[in-house]
Amino acid sequence: MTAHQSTYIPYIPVPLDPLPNDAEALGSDFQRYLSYHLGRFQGCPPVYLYQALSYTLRDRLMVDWRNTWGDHLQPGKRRAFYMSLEFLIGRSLGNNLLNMDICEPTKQALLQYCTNMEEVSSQEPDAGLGNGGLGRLAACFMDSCATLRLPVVGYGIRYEYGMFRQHIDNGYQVEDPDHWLRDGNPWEVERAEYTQRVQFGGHTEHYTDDNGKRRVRWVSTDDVLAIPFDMPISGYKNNTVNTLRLWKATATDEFNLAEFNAGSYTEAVEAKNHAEHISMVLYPNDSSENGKELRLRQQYFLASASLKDAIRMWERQGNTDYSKFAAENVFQMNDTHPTVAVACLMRILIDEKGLGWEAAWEITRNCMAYTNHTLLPEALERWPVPLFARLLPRILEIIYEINARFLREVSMRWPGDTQRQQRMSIIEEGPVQQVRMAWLAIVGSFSVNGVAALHSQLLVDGLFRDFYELWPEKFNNKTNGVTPRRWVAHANPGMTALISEQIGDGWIRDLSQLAKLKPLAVPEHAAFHQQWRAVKHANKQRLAALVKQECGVDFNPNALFDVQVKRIHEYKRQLLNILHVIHLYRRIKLGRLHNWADRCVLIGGKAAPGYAMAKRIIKLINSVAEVVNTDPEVDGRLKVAFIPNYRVSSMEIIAPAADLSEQISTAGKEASGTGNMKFMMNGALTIGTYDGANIEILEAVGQENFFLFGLRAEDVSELRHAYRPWAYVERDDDLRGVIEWIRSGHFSMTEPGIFDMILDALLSPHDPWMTLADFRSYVEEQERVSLAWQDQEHWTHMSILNTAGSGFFSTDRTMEEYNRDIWKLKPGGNGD
Ligand code: B1N
Repeated sequence: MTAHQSTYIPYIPVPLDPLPNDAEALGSDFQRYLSYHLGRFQGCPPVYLYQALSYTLRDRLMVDWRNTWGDHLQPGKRRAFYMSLEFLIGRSLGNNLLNMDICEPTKQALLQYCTNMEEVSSQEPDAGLGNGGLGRLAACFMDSCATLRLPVVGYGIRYEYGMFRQHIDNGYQVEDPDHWLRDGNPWEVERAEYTQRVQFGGHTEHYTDDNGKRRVRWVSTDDVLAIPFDMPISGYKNNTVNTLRLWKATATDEFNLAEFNAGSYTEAVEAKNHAEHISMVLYPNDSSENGKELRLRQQYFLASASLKDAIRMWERQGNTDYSKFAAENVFQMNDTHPTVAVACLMRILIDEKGLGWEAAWEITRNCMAYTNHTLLPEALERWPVPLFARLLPRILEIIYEINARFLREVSMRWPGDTQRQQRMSIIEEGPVQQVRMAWLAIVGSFSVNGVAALHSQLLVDGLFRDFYELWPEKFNNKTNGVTPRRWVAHANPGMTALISEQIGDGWIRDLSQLAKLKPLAVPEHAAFHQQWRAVKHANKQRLAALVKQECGVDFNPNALFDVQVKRIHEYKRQLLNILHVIHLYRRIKLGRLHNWADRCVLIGGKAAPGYAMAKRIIKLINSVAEVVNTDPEVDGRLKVAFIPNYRVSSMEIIAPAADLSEQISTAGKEASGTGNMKFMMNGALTIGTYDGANIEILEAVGQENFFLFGLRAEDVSELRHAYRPWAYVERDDDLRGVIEWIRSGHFSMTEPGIFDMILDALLSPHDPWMTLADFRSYVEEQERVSLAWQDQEHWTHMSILNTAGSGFFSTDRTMEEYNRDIWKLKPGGNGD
């Protein structure tokens, strides 16, 4: 009998007392875990110190965790579920310490055991269960929901292998597997008793039940078990602990047993492997889909297990009347990745709960909401119908029915407009029919939102226009944010102390209070400005040490730290950055040092393993760095480094140390961006295009405190068919010089021609990213940056204003808006 097969044995709930949080109690628990639980007695690898400390802290979350669940599960209470294929959590130890307000006693406790916090917390592997912005956003949302006491549960996949680790070999990206669970995960709690069964394959049978009703069963399926592992999500100093529930896939026991009894032991094990593959690895594609069958299996696995779990909880509260289901449950789907949930919920309601189509559809449409994160065509998910038919035959039948009924609605609204019907059909016609997941999401939900004002506008003007005309009320904007706990209070303790000294610490819960810093930005507050610079300087020293260790490059903390860290993608235009670096290098070589500012340029990010161009861009950055950093003529004026394995925990060191944040995507292509917000909060100035949330950052801080350049989204679409990159090269000596240096092999002496593919892309009239069109305006704006940097007092003024203006970009604000407009939850009331 395993946990997931057993019935619950009622037990008398034991009153749980909160555990003491003083240094002595923490120290003795830490010691007890190290010796009695982990079996380490003297000298041991430091990872066990991290584990012992994490168990010690997790114990101290348990009472609040239980009480928060108790609060969520009150009868009649409305809950939201955030469904996402990605949660890019990073490390938990430092963040929980901050939220639990026990940093100081914990530090003291550790000192008794001859070790320091830094050494212990650096042992924690990042939980890299996401690619980039979309996954990190989900993690910031979880943090804010807990802090706002919103009853929100996160549902995701417990990937055995997270985002690959990157190392650089001869300038090239090499991927290594990220076995983050190898030493166990002390934060998670396995709850095998809530295991769910997920169906795949098989076929459907239509039959008439005893009451004469037409019914469908999905039979002869290959089932997979989904086992939940819960991660605690602590709120900031509020005794609230929400849950992130991550599913692990395993084989069903009977499946194994059948094969085993037939004498095929190895086949039985293979079946187990086949099942467990589902949660084995995160797909490392950001902003593109690769259409692999296993990915669809992951999506359905998440959707099905999560819906069944939410239904289980709701029924356990004694509910049977499904007409009330949508009033008490709402599912937010993070991009199209989990949107098969629309059809999945329909199946459960109809086939398992016996509801009629209309009733089931009414419920589904009232409890599903969808967030779109990108307009890039390569990221729009489409699944081939034959694949769907084989993997999820019953789900496909339901999608066809949804589509048939929907198209009837369309033809009633626009009689005879067959073109529109074709455009809006959930099933795309062609040599192979495809299921358009975004269309399914829109048709099946009551809310559709974009992630920044421009992005949401472009959605309704373009991609979703037909749907907007049909249901304008569904569409809304929710500008992204980031959590100020991790990204300021935890990552930048120096600035946190300085700000709190001036305006109190209320800003950590209510980031709009940062506006109180505005009056302090004027030059009269010289002492404060001095301290502001001192904090930044110390953060720059910390980053310089990391860069030295990781790249062997010396960064001078007195130089301008110019930073671009994010996934490597052509639309994000790391190429524009590196063209500028080469331009600066040429200026040194040509002795054009007028208005020079010393710069340290830091670039970091991972390329999807199958994205050849992105990988070559990494090689170019490293090659340029090599030449610039070893040229004695440069003499410290310019340094370039590519930081390997950029991840959440490296951003915690990078963001507080940046002076200049590079947000230079082709206008209209970056849905929002969130790195831009982390940098702004930490007092960096932005050089950026009029794109995504940059626009809102600019509005919040004012034109004069933002370095704006480049084409606007409408210019980009207008130029599309008349783009002549050569024309820019011909009329711009600097650009021509830069291109010629790359072409001549200046940065590829030993591997001639390796950058031709990059030059060809830049010079192609079909270059969708129009990098060369923005070169001149970028260079000019960078000159303004250099000039501004010469006046340190004024730079400090602008830096303070950036932090002061960043209040809007807290995910607390974002979550309040989701709650006000979409979820409509009542904040919980667990303790204080
Ligand atoms: O989502 C972030 C935004 O801030 C970024 O601008 C946006 O690029 C990012 C397929 C994606 N959009 N689409 C993805 C990720 C994984 C995948 O398999 C697409 N990521 C974004 C948060 O809103």
